Amino acid sequence: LERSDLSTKSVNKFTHWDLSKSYTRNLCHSTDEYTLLILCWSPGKESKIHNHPSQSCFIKTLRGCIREVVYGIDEDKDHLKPVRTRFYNEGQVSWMSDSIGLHKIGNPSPESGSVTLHLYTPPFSECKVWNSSTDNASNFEIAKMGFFSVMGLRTPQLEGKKGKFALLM
Ligand code: CSS
Ligand code: FE2
Repeated sequence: LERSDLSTKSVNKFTHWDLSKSYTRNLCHSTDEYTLLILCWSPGKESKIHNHPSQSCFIKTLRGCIREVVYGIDEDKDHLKPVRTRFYNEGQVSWMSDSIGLHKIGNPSPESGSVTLHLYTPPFSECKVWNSSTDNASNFEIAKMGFFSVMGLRTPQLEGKKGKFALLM
C-alpha cells in the first residue's frame, strides 16, 4: 500500500462527495478475502468512534490530511478514554485493529476535502459505533456499512438507512 502510486485518473472514478455527510464510502473492489474502498471526507468532518471487525484495517491518505484519535476502554469506569492522536499526510499509511483499540478518523482541514484508501481484510458489513467519548463503553450501537458508490457508479439504494441501525457515514 505504501508503494502504490495511483494516478489521479484512476482515483477520480471513485471520488464522490456529499457535504451533508461526514464522508462517503465508495467501493472499489471486494473479494472473500479483502475489500478496497475510497472514502471522501468533507472539510472539518469526522467519523464516530468505532471498532473494526476485520483483522486488519490499512488506510492510505491519498489527498489532504487525516487525524486519527485512538481510544482505549477504561475497564474500571467502563468509559472510553483517548490514548493518542496522530496526523497522516498524503502518502502515509496507518494500520488499525481491535487489538489496538477503537478510533475515530476525520479531516482536520476546514477548507478542503480529504481522500483515503482503505484495505480491510477480511471484508465486514457491520461495526460498533459510539456517539461520543463520554459514552460508557457498553453504550454502542451497531452500524451497517453503506456504499455511496460501487465501482464508480452512484448507489443511493446502498447508502444505509437510519432507524434500526446507526449510520457511521
Ligand atoms: N471504518 C470506517 C472508516 S474509518 S477506518 C468505515 O469503513 O466506514
Ligand atoms: Fe476505522
